[in-house]
Amino acid sequence: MPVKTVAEAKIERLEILSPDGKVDERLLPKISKELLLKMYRLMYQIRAFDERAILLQRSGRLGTYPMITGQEATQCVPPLCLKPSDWVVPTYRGGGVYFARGMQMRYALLYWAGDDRGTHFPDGNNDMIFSIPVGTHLTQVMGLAWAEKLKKTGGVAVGYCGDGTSSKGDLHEALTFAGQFKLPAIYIIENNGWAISVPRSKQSASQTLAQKAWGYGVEGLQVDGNDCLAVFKAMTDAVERARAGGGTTLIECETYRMSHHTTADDAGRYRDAAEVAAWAAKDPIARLRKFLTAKKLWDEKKEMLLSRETESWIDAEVAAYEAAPQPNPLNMFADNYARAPWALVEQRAELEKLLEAKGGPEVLTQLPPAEGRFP
Ligand SMILES: Cc1ncc(C[n+]2csc(CCOP(=O)(O)OP(=O)(O)O)c2C)c(N)n1
Ligand SMILES: [Mg+2]
Repeated sequence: MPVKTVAEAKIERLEILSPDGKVDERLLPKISKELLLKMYRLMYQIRAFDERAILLQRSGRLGTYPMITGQEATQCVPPLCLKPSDWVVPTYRGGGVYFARGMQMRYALLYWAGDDRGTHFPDGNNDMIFSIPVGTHLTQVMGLAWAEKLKKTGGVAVGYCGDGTSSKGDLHEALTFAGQFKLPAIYIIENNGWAISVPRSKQSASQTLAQKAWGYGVEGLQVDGNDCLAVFKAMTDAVERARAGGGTTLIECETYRMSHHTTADDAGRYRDAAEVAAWAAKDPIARLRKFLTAKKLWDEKKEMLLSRETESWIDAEVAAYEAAPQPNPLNMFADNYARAPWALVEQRAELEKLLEAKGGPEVLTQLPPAEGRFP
């Protein structure tokens, strides 16, 4: 029987900055020295924050925390290619995305202490808090992009998900719409090798995760996610395409989760130390430092200053977090619905009574006022 090829797919991978700090000059994107240094500082600060957050959790001063270490480039570079008015929705591991968007670290700490005041973004930003349920935000990102398109703002919506989450129906639904309506959306798959204890090899029979784009008429490519220059190039191209009406891009960033899934996990029980060591040699921060040092943009003195500055800045953020007044528990009901369903109205009334009964009416007056809409 005669057969003919009716479609063909090709998946490209972008690598610019190698682990030894050398660049492929042909692919080097136009990028200012200032931006390169900003990237380095941010990645350095994100890692230092991560280390401190783990210590705080281990000493009972923070709740369960998902580690970022190893994924600094995929987290801090894309936000630097956006305007504050663009939409960004990271995953629960996306604290680094928020810092690159200008969020103060004290709020991230509040969030991981279970305090909803942690969802505080700089004025003028269009950020949304990540959802702990995996993937549920992906269709919302599609909706945000659709709204921007209908309003003709030129705005872009960016959503992150993990390699494990890319197996969920949410990505299929989001990409189906985004492809069909040519939406200004960018989906970043942070392929960090693991979905808790499930390795990428067991996650999907697909050769790459980038090729999933192809089934939906969406641009797709894979990048070395520990290479900040490759992430920058892929992202700036995707933003330009989206703003020009060229539609959606799916970027698979191949990176590695260097630590446990969260502070509640022990990765030593399911993966080899040799695998972790191999990825340590591809560290995103070390390779940018090598590049900057070779370009005479960085040296040991600058590194020492940055280390000191970062330590005292994190100290101040932790102090601000720990000095935050007790939140009003009634606020957990605020800002979720334009019109609250009856069950929540009843539960809020019940909690109010409980608080009163516990310590008398002064308990309520000692707390800060309940804020936010609760009709
Ligand atoms: C809807 C839903 N199902 C299951 C979970 C439990 N869960 C939390 S993280 C996770 C794995 C996610 O892996 P991946 O998408 O690779 O992201 P990573 O944690 O590696 O960044 C799962 C299954 C959840 N949070 N939400
Ligand atoms: Mg993962």
